[in-house]
Amino acid sequence: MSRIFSGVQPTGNLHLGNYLGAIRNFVGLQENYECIYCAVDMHAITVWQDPAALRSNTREVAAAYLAAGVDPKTSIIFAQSNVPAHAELAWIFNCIARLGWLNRMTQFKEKAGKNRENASLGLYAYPSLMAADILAYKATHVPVGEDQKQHLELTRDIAQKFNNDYGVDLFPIVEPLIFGEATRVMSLRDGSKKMSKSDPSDYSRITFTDDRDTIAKKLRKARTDADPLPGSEEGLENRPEAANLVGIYAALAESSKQDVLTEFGGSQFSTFKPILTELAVEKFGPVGEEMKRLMADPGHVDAILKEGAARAHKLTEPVMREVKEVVGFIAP
Ligand code: AQP
Repeated sequence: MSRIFSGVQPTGNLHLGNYLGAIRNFVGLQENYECIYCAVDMHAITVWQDPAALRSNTREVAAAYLAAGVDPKTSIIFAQSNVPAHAELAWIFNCIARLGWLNRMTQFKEKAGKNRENASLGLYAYPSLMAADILAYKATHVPVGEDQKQHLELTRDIAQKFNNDYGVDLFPIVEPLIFGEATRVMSLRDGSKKMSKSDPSDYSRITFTDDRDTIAKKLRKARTDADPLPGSEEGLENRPEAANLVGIYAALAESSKQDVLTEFGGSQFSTFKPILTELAVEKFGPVGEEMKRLMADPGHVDAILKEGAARAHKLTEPVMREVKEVVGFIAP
């Protein structure tokens, strides 16, 4: 059976982009794949995290997986730092990945900003840890939003170089799984930026914890142009904010952008936004409510994370034995 690995950073403000681009897709994959879903807390600390908030946010990611419909009996849900293979394999991959490859990573450039000298070494090496996350399980497929495509390319390069350097066929060449009409949900304040947890404006995103009134207010204030919705997709060109809201509607309704435009072409945003709000409240609201309910019992979430970590650790053991043997480390 093919194996899925994916993760979300517990950095707070989990949002609709994380849901539509990643977490919602985790659920359907359980039918045909062995699935491993992680709260990647070691990735989170590549930028400063308050320790108490990190613990709570890690539980929140697990609760979001459960609320969306991930079944902890079949799939594995765990926290990255609880399985040592991630850090161990990341070090080996740091010695495989080339500086030139990492220098090309756009996420590092965006997150480090102008003050690159002051960014952590961990932020720079982030894609190498991500490759380790996936390959410690020899996962074959990775469901992600479009923003992670470049990092997955690097995972493929690392796997290939490791296999070539050591003359083995140890790591699979992973495939990204990018689904639906909302592979890149954009900020509600600026259609050229992706919706993100770290955007300083809370009005840029709809979060799992937003109630009906907050969702309504954020969508009402969402930036748009003055024209009505077009009747076909070509009409969305150079209208990023309009394209974003139509994409969100299509993803929530599990239809296509064209179907949405066939229904709402010619409508003003003052008509479309309240209808989009109702759909968001109907489809996304209950997931957030369930996440909050689960968060009220952290002991239950911790028990699921503990059991998941034990199962995940077991899966990594034979892989790490094989890797260490190939690299030339003496068995303990
Ligand atoms: N805007 C988005 N649209 C679609 N998918 C998205 N993802 C993130 N933002 C969008 C997908 O969510 C998964 C988890 O992301 P992450 O937490 O590991 O890191 P990220 O991509 O850096 O997410 P954020 O929310 O934008 O965080 P910050 O602000 O910290 O950078 C991934 O599969 C991602 O593709």
